[in-house]
Amino acid sequence: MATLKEKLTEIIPGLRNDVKSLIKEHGNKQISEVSVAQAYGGMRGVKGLVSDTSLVDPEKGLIIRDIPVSELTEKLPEEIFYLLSTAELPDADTLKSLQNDLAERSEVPSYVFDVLRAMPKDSHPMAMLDTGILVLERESVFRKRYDEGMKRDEYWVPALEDSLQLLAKLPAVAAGVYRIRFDKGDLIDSDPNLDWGGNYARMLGIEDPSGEFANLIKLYLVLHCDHESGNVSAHTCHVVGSALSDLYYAVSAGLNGLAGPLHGLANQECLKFVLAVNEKYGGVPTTEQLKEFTWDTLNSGKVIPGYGHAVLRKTDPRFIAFNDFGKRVCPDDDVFKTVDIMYEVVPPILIEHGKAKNPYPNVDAGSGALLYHFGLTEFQYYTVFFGVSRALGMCAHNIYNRSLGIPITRPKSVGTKWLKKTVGAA
Ligand code: HAX
Repeated sequence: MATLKEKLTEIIPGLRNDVKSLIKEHGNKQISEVSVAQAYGGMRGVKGLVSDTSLVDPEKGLIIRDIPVSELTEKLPEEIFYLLSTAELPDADTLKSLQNDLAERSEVPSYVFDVLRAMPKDSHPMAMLDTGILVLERESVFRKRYDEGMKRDEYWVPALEDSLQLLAKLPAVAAGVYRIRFDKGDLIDSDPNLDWGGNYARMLGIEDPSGEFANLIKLYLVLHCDHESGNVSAHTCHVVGSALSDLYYAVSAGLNGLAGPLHGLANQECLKFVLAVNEKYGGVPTTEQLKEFTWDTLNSGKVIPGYGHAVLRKTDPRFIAFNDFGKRVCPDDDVFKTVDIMYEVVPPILIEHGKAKNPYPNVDAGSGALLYHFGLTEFQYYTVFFGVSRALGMCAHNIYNRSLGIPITRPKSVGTKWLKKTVGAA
């Protein structure tokens, strides 16, 4: 058995040599070109980032360290963090040691909750989560060590410590956001006998006699953990971290990006859409009614939340994992059934509509319906689950970047005049 730190100590020298010789021997070779449309169009398809933790295949979806996410749905989120960080799944002893590492660091300083309680009552839960992470910045070991003058090849060590500290505390901070923002009463203590995701579920305070709510939260935390490095939240976290702003700054910044409706907020938007359908038709709609609602939405210039993707071109396997969970646990729930009918009705309409490059559901299309089923009806909170999970990938990327000494991000900008001149436009 090796701790995560021991494992990283073993693998980082090889990784450094590998990347160093790749750059030395092949550093000048081209891997991508950029068109004018890409420069204006969010850099879609430009290969200019490295992600060894995970990749997104347009057809197969998320692949974590060469393993498709559909093969990882029975794992615990902390196992996934180990996999993201080291390219291996932990054995039972190693998992226990990681869980101990997290448990030892899990106490949240009371000032975090004081700040959350002081926020206006109508603050968005994502603003509260990101603020909670930002105030924790005073705990950063990276910043302290940097101020003391640590050497560059040691950066990954406090980056790992900050990651463990932040991940350990995040479930309690996020559960605190829920209980404070929605007046759920006192905060609930963690239980040292529970795993990371199980504790998060417990601290929310949702009744869970069957244990299926905790199972859902663990699945949720696994499925949202990472999505290579070009999505808004991961990329923002990467850019901020590249300035050697510590992990707390970087993760908080990344999660601010996750809070956008075209990114992580889509899960709240999806549930809103489904509830609006149910309200309009007095329950589960017929296929014809859902067609009408979908066309009305598109014709009013809005997107169908939970459908489409910048990279994926098939149904997201993470949607399928949630859908399978729903079929097993709540097949007769009206909200779940509506999500299921949408999967049949929406793709052909988006194809006919002719705009979206991917007419199929993404991860956000069905997750909210399942949370709703368990009585977690405050859908403004849903992106917080996504954020807690995505922090796993952000932390793994941060350790990786600091271990390789990745420099500050600074792509070159060009102006419209330069572009016109360069391409010979009038
Ligand atoms: N409904 C209606 N129109 C859609 C659409 C949808 N679900 N998805 C894409 N389109 C439209 C786009 O708005 C765009 O229209 P314009 O040309 O008029 O601007 C056109 O189709 C081409 O877009 P695209 O290239 O297929 O998609 P993008 O890469 O630009 O955007 C998005 C990808 C995910 C933002 C987009 O599909 C969308 O807005 N989906 C709905 C919101 C959503 O589900 N977001 C969550 C995505 C998953 C995620 O990141 N979660 O965090």
